[in-house]
Amino acid sequence: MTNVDPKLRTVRTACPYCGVGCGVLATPDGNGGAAVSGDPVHPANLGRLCSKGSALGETLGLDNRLLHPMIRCKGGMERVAWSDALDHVASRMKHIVARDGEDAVAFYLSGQMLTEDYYVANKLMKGFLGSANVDTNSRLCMASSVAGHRRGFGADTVPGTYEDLDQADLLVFVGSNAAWCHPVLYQRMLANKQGRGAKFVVVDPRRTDTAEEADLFLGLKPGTDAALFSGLLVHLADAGALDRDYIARHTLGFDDALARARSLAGSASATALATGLSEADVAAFFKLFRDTSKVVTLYSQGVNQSAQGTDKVNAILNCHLASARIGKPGMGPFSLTGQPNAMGGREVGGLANQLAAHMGFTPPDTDRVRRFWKASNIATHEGLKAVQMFEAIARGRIKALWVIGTNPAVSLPDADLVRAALKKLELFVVSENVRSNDTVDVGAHVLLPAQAWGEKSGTVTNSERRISRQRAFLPPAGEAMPDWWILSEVGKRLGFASAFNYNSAADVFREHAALSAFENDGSRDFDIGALATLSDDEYDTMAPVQWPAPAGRPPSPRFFADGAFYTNDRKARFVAPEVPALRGETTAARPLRLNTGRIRDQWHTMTRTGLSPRLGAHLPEPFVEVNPDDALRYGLMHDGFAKVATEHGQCILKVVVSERQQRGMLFAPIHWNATNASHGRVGALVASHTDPFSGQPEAKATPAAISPYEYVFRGFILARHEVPLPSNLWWVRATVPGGFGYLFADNGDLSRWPAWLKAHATEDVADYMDVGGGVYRAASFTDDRIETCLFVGPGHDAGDWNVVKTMFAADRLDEEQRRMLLSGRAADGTGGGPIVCACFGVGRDTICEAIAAGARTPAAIGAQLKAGTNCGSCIPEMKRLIAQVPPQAEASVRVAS
Ligand SMILES: Nc1nc2c(c(=O)[nH]1)N[C@H]1C(S)=C(S)[C@@H](COP(=O)(O)OP(=O)(O)OC[C@H]3O[C@@H](n4cnc5c(=O)[nH]c(N)nc54)[C@H](O)[C@@H]3O)O[C@H]1N2
Ligand SMILES: Nc1nc2c(c(=O)[nH]1)N[C@H]1C(S)=C(S)[C@@H](COP(=O)(O)OP(=O)(O)OC[C@H]3O[C@@H](n4cnc5c(=O)[nH]c(N)nc54)[C@H](O)[C@@H]3O)O[C@H]1N2
Ligand code: SF4
Ligand SMILES: [Mo]
Repeated sequence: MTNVDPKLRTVRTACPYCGVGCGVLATPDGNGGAAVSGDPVHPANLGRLCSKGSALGETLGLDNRLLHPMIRCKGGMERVAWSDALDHVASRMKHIVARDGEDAVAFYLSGQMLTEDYYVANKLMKGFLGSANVDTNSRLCMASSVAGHRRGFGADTVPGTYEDLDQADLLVFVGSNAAWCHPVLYQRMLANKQGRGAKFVVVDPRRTDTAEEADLFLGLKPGTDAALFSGLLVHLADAGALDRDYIARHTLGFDDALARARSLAGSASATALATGLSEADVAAFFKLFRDTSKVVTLYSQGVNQSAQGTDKVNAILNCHLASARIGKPGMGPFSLTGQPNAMGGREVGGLANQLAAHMGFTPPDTDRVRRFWKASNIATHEGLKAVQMFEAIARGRIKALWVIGTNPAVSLPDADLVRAALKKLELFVVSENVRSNDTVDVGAHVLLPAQAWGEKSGTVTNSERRISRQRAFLPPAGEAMPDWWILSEVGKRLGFASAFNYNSAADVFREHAALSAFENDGSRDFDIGALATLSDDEYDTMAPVQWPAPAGRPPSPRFFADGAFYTNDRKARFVAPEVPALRGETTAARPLRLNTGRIRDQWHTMTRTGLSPRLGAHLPEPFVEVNPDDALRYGLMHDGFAKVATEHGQCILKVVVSERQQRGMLFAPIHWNATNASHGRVGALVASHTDPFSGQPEAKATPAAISPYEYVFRGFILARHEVPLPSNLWWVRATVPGGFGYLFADNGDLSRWPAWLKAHATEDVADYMDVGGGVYRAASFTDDRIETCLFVGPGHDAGDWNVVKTMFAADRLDEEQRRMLLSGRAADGTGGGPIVCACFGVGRDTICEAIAAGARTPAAIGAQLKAGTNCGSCIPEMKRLIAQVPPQAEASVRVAS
């Protein structure tokens, strides 16, 4: 497999979003953009991409890119030469270390860095600066899985492969909304269901789109997963469904774990009581698991992001170990990783409690890594984990922080506290792709422009341990440099020239591979020694490869079918979980629990997906999902607004009333932040309670209150450029075809809008004001093209922005359209409605019309409108619409979501 097809100039690379790790073909257009499609030969996706992957081409512009190194001076940020920026960082760090010791500096990294970048950062801090204060956003993401694996297996090993998902007969999703978060893999599992009849069980307090296809949905009480899997262990034991031989030969601790499980959930009825599920559902699950040998249990943030996340992981591992459903085709526990290089970060030791190459801080490991690195000052004990690290910054213990590839002012729990902490830093360095995000805007002292996806080159490892190349297909933006280069240059300036003398990402990779094999001989799971001698050309053309890949030994694709765990005695450990309990009490003032997570078409803090008009169309506003009973109880209206408050902060969010939400729980997405919304930064609400083993915060169960919030006016603005808004608005910004769209709500005076428009419009203005009705609508034109468009009105009459967006996207409007524009109706009377299928931009109204006219299956709708025929992740939503639209209904039918 080669990286470049000279005829097409197409480059094989990998998607920069989720841990599925899909292969991508990118063909640059010569103007800074590229056409993107799925790589048909990449084993993770075989040509498929989800909505986010297919929209990658729309995220490539230079608009918000950081193009030059900058240093803060009195007058603000000032452009400086690279050498000055690097000298500055190195000399300030040296000074702080000399004065306050090495633990006064810290790096906060990201699973979105390439392995090579991550390796150099980790080596610099742990090998040469002498501190282990390197932690990463993986602490918020995978840390409980890592800790659970290490407790159970003696190493952070994911035993299975994606092929197991094709071959399993039962797939149990625990705290995973894979339909939205790992869409290509989910489609692959769906193909198994449809083709081979595999069954799905979904364990989640919310009825997500993943649950739509479930044969059994277990809407348990939050935090009770360890009780469910303890109940399962007891059931397997009592039903004689254990593999006694495997337990005896390859494990320790079974009796204690079973005794604990009995005390937590000794029967189906006790399990039902502990989890809030019905006894029948619990029994059905136990029977399915017991009677199916090929079971894969997939888990993600509903398990990891929990104050008892590590126990949840081990409760799952216990069941797989006890029944020997591990390491064989079609079976095993399977941690779904979030970020594209969550696994690569774990491999290099990006977490503060790991050293490197899956080695820890034991004296032999430390000595081995020291010798390999020829490290002058190796760290000998664990560093601070993310939440503790930011506490130490707040206390003034850590004085210098370098943030690379993550946006902690949004994504850490208690995010307002994080902001306040960042302001205290004496040296605050950020390596970024973007000029502005919440973290940069807190007041970074030094900004270092890093190459972004499409420019950078290196490797990432996906959920099934498969290493793929990300390759450059665009020239770097401005003066942007690779993160590994930036870190190496600082390393050299700190006096460690020979250790950081890399010429290329390939150089770094070879060293990383060599360390994995150094004095290994099968004693450590992570071994890619076979790749340690790749030539530059071989590295460039490297096909996706799964680890382990030891030199001179045939690799086996799975782990642990015959034991051989990575503990001292090579036996796995059963772990007895604690009694499940959420941290933080609900009270009369905060009677609910706030669950947070993801939506289908946005990625984290939206620095990239936010640039795509297609992706912004599905769910454009920050919202909170509420059960209908709670909505009634707290006086909330669907499509109205609510204030959500916790001990830590508050947000104002659009209300979505939905049966899919459990009573007593709220759900809000994590994506909005201060750069694109006025009141939607949900991270500020989340408590920072952490798991005692993994240090991972419980992002899914903060005690919260909700109350209605009223706005007199609502409206939207469409503009060719970002525009300053009047004060005291609720607003959210989205990218729309042709410019920017703002949805807003206002308690100000209607009369402020004509003046606002005038200040931001061309001469050629058409407007319409109905003071009594509280309506103002206006548009300004350049030639026949809309320049700015503003609709304000009462909630029921704010206008449909989907209709106006279509006209805004057009290069010219004819007389008829111009006349119709301020009516908010399209010339043909239809608008399309909110986007359901992001891949083809098909709206809800269009789909409902097709359904009403007789297209009663997703396939029939797809044949007519193409909706759902690419990534398929809108199919659950289409099925809900089919169920709601009566046959032969009025064509103009509107359906509540
Ligand atoms: N579209 C999209 N995809 C993404 C991302 C993105 O930002 N957008 N981010 C990527 C990253 S980094 C990650 S980590 C993954 C995350 O992928 P997921 O873990 O699938 O996503 P989340 O929405 O965070 O949470 C999953 C589910 O956990 C449930 N949950 C909450 N509490 C509990 C509980 O106590 N028990 C159980 N069983 N479930 C519970 C929530 O209701 C939620 O539906 O997604 C990756 N993929
Ligand atoms: N409440 C709550 N909070 C959560 C979660 C939750 O479910 N609930 N989920 C947590 C999880 S699982 C995760 S993974 C985090 C994600 O949270 P973050 O990591 O904070 O989110 P991103 O928006 O992905 O931030 C990545 C940043 O790095 C920049 N970037 C991208 N690529 C590169 C690169 O190659 N080099 C450099 N230097 N910069 C780059 C981007 O521009 C962006 O600003 O959020 C966590 N926070
Ligand atoms: S499933 Fe989507 S986001 Fe994840 S790697 Fe594949 S294309 Fe990218
Ligand atoms: Mo994540």
